[in-house]
Amino acid sequence: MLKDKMLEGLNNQIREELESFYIYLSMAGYFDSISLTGCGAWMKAQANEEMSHAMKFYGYINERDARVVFAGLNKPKADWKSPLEAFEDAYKHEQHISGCIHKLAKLAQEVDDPATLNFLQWFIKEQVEEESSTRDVVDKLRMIGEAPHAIFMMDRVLGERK
Ligand code: OFO
Repeated sequence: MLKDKMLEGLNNQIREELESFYIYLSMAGYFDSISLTGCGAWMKAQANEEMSHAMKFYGYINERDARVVFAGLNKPKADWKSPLEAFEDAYKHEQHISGCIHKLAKLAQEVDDPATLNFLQWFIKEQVEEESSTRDVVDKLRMIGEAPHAIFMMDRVLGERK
C-alpha cells in the first residue's frame, strides 16, 4: 500500500503530466496557426507522449491498490513571439518536470518505498532525453536566427518526428 504522502505526490505528477500535454498541445495550436505545421506535428507528438506519461502514473497508482484523484489544470499560455520562444519555454518546462521527478524520487527514499523508487527510474532516464531533445531544437533555432528559409527547413525536419 502506498503511503499517503507518496500517493499525493504521484497524483500530483499526473496533473503535471496532463498539464504538459495541455502546454504542448497549445504550442501545436500556435505553430499550426502560423503554418509551421512540422513544428505543430512535433508538438502534437510531444503532447501524446505526455499523455502516455500521465497514464503510466495512473496505471502504477492502481497497481499499488491506491486511488487516482485528479486536480484542476492551469490554463496554458497560447501565444509566443517566435518559434524560438516557444521551444525555449518547452525546454524550461522539461527542466521543471525533471525537478518534479527528482523530488518524487527523494520522497520515495524518505518514506522507504523501493517499488516507487524503481518505478521512477524510467522517468529519470526519460527526462534526460526530453531535456536533450528540446535543448537541441533551441540551440538550432538560435543558430538560425530569423532566416525564413532556414526556419522552413527546420520545420520540415521537425515534422518528420514519429
Ligand atoms: Fe516531458 O516529460 Fe512528461 O512531463
